[in-house]
Amino acid sequence: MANFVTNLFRRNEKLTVDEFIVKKTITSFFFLLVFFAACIWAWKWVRRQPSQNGSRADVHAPLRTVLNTNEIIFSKIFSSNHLTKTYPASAAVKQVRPNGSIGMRNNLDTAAWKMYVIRANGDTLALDLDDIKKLPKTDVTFNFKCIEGWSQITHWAGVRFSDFMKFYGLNAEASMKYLGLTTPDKEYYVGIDMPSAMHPQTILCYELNGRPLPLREGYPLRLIIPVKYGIKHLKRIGTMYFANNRPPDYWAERGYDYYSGL
Ligand SMILES: Nc1nc2c(c(=O)[nH]1)N[C@H]1C(S)=C(S)[C@@H](COP(=O)(O)O)O[C@H]1N2
Ligand SMILES: [Mo]
Repeated sequence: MANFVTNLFRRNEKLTVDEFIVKKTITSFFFLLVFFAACIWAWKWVRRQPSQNGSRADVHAPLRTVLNTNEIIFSKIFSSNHLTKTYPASAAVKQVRPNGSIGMRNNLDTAAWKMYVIRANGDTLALDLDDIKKLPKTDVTFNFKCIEGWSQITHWAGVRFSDFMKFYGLNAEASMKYLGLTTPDKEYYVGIDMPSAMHPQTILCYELNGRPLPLREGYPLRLIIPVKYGIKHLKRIGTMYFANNRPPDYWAERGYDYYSGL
């Protein structure tokens, strides 16, 4: 056998068709093995790299670099003219599946609730639900997607985030790069690039299926941002702030994509 193989690769005179096929097959398998070995080596190399922020929960730095590069590409082609596909309100599911309750496990004093908006100059606006509801109301029915792999068509209503920014004169804030949101207890927090926040379908939402948001869906006010995966739709907004550097983001710190765009 070994002799036969060495012969195949040493002999210079013409090989028979069968011999030629055997020789080709052996060569192909050899390169396949080299390829597999290279893949395993690359995988082990990636696994050895620390994460960018040193956190054990975060992904390895080379993977984060790929995610960030994707973000640069996708934010370049992102346009506020491009709208997420919408559906008639009648297409929305009646039984909405709530998911994720981080930052919502403490009791909420609904009467005392306020949304604190920290302005660029450090001043803070304290707004109640009526301050939000007096702005023009808009609604959106879209396919809500969670990174866990499920989705559901849901119908939400509230105030367009860009209308809110204009109404409260938050122009300097809107020209900053990021919006940061946290729950009142600061347990859940997200950072959102400003173009996505200012997208016409992004709303500060206080209604689900024409009724006040249920507690588990983020009463009294949550973010609905159809251009992003579910992780960014923070429920029970407590504080809003603005920054030119990425605000901390709960799931990004645990290895998920910061941008999480759709
Ligand atoms: N405060 C808070 N908001 C949250 C979460 C959470 O755990 N806490 N989970 C997020 C995730 S992963 C998803 S998929 C959506 C689910 O929204 P729903 O409960 O209205 O279906 O909420 C998002 N907002
Ligand atoms: Mo999710």
